[in-house]
Amino acid sequence: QHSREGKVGVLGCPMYHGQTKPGTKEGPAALRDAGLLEMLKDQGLDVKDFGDVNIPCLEEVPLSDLSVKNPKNIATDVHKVLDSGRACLVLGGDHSLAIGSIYGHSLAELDQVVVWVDAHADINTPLTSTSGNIHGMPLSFLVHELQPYTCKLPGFESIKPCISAKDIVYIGLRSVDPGERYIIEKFGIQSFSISEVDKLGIKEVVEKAINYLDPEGKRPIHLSFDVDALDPSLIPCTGTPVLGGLSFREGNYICEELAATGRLSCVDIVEVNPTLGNERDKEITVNAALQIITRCFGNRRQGIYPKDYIFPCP
Ligand code: NNH
Ligand code: MN
Ligand code: MN
Ligand code: MN
Repeated sequence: QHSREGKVGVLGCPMYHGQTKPGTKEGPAALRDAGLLEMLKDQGLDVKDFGDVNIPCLEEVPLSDLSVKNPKNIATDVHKVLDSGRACLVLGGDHSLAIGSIYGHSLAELDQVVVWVDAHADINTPLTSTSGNIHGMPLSFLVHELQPYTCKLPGFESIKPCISAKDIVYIGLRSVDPGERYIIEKFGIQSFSISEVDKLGIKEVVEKAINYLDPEGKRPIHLSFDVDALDPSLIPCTGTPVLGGLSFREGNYICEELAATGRLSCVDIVEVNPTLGNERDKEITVNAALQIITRCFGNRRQGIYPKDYIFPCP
């Protein structure tokens, strides 16, 4: 895993089938157009853009088909990026893409752990969901223990559960459905809701999260970062904002600390919807998301210099 350090593969994933607001398909382009690749290169990283995952348009595919192709293509592409020896940055797109990215991660690496930063728990089964939106269900398809309690959706045959309940940590939750709360308690999923962030402070939350998932510090980390985890004042352009979110500093701190483990192999940045709000809202959202991304790949707020930095002397 350590060999991925300094090398990033960027994968756009213009997924929008997991919810009802089609603008999430503009997420990857908004982040790239704002200079994402250049920012990552400027911090001394070896960056390769793998383009966008092929996501069929809603109009082109019969409903029964939909779900199939998407997670499968995402998984295949994430696997490819990781097998090329790079960490994988997946630009969303709605959060249903995590079905593919986490499954794809499992094809490349044994033993991943998942840090799920979100206002929402995204672990509804198709049976507990009241919205029917798949972006509220991705974890239910991936967690072994949940399989007896859920149903197979047509088209998800290619996705196999690949993580255990004990391999997940939530940070930032503040909108959790009854079925989701039940699942979290029944299967003992480690959750640091926004109340625990209030109570313990972000330093202790992140420390506890990392130690809980992997006390020996050996396992690859998948960070699935839903931008709605941050306070809506920072991320006005997202489909389901929830008041009272993580501060910008807390969001930055989480990513700095995960990057510092040297084991962050896959990062999803999801639910940026640049078509919501006005131009200023879009600028605020994209800037916040970009800064969060740079933190995930080693850009620390204290300042950094590249390995080949030459200290000028007269
Ligand atoms: N829990 C709700 C649902 O299942 C909302 C999910 N919305 C999200 N998740 N944005 O991150 O539909
Ligand atoms: Mn989410
Ligand atoms: Mn492989
Ligand atoms: Mn969310």
